[in-house]
Amino acid sequence: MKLYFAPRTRSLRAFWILEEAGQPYEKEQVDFRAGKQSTPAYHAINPMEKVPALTDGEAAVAEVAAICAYVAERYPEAGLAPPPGDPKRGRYLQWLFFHASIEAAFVQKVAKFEMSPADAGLGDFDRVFNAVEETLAQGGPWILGERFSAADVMIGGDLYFGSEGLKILSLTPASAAYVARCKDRPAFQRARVLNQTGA
Ligand SMILES: N[C@@H](CCC(=O)N[C@@H](CS)C(=O)NCC(=O)O)C(=O)O
Repeated sequence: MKLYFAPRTRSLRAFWILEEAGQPYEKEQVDFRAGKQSTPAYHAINPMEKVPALTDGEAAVAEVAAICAYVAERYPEAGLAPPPGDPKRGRYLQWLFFHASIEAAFVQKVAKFEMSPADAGLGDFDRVFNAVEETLAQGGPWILGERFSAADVMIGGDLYFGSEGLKILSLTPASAAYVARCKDRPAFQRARVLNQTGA
């Protein structure tokens, strides 16, 4: 596998899931700030021309949530995804896909965009984070309960980004403890260094 990344970006979670998987991978820095990813070669990997993106032989996948799902399924021995048929599978998929609602909630907050919560299909800021916090307040320690999964890379990464990156999210005691558990993971710590420098 090869990860296309740029330092100090949403590449963090791609590094994190790859470090959790514990398998070797290559990395290639994309200098999007200089517009360098707008090459036909990179466009073929990610038509959005954003980072991160991952290639695996002839396969290519972009969007962090999809990268997390892909890596978890590629290396089932790492135990990062409840397999089909497992009762936790439904909630696992729900929390992975919930990243879209969280991103929309961040945009809503930053842009001070008001919309009827009932009409906004992706939810509104308070309702989105109440749903996450209500689940974490059940004791966790992870979003699915006892078992850490790729969904924690997404939800933990979103709470970390919202509270420490964008600084628009106040964490409840339960979600602050959850983010602290995520940050304690050696794979997260390696990913944070990689996302800073690429080295
Ligand atoms: N929805 C994308 C978002 C990726 C994204 O916005 N990446 C930013 C860096 S954090 C980027 O590549 N920006 C450069 C650009 O948009 O040209 C994902 O989940 O991977």
